[in-house]
Amino acid sequence: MAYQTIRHSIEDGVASIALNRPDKLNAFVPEMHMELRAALEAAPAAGARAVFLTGEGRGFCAGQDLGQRKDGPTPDLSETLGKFYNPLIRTIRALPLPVVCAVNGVAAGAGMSLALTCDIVYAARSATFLQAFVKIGLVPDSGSTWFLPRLAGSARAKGLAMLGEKISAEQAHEWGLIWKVCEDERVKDEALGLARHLATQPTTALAAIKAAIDGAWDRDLDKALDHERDVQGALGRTADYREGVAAFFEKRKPAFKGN
Ligand code: LHQ
Repeated sequence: MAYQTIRHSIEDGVASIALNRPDKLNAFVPEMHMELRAALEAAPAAGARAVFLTGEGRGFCAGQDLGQRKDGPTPDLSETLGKFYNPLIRTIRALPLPVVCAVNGVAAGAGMSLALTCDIVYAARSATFLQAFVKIGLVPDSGSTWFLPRLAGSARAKGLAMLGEKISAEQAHEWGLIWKVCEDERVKDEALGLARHLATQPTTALAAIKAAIDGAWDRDLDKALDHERDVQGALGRTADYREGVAAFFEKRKPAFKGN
């Protein structure tokens, strides 16, 4: 499929996707939503075992393209969220593959929410994050009201959301919003390298880890223990588990097939 607003390829088991509206800091328009979602949904069947997501140009994603909003009748924002943003966030969370994100520049509004949705987030040292919503009279959306207090705590969540100020990649890292800060010129290579590594790992287990940790917010300890028991039972019957144990005793690297 030829995409207009993203760059997309599959290589070494990794679906690489770059948001590609650099002159608008990769702000979202409906077409970019549809293309991004299509590429994500197609990834498992296309043979990908990990996803790498980044942005072209100097920004990662500036959220909703406000140019599409300034003229004409007042748009129904609920409809926009219901039709485009919420399905995107749900698609990433439901994807049975690890999604590695390289935040190469500014991540604003729903662009920051998009980054927070990913499983492992790298950021360039010069990248910034902001909850721009309040600056235009809106509430954080695309999951940010859910992610921020869980990742950073209520005080920081409210500060970020109510002030809409930029924070640095270092600050985002210190607050537990992201996994790692890299030098600007290295961030994409490092994140892609990690995605390539993950693509060689036990994919079924990675999907189970993702689902278990994402779902942990909604479980008490008893339920988490039961969940682990059930999932571990299923993973214990996989070829990758057998391979992992065999490789351990044969003192060699496991050759996981992803099943
Ligand atoms: C943009 C944008 C942009 C269009 C930069 N749109 N052109 C969901 C449901 C429905 C509706 C509402 O929203 C949502 C979710 C949301 O995401 S709401 C939040 C929307 N995003 C924002 O409010 C962020 C707006 N952008 C900014 O505050 C700044 O551009 C940031 C802080 C991201 C970057 O600042 P600078 O590095 O100084 O860059 P810049 O402002 O000069 O932007 C560069 C170009 O990109 C510029 O175009 P130009 O033609 O002048 O070079 C901007 O107009 C354009 N751009 N963000 N969201």
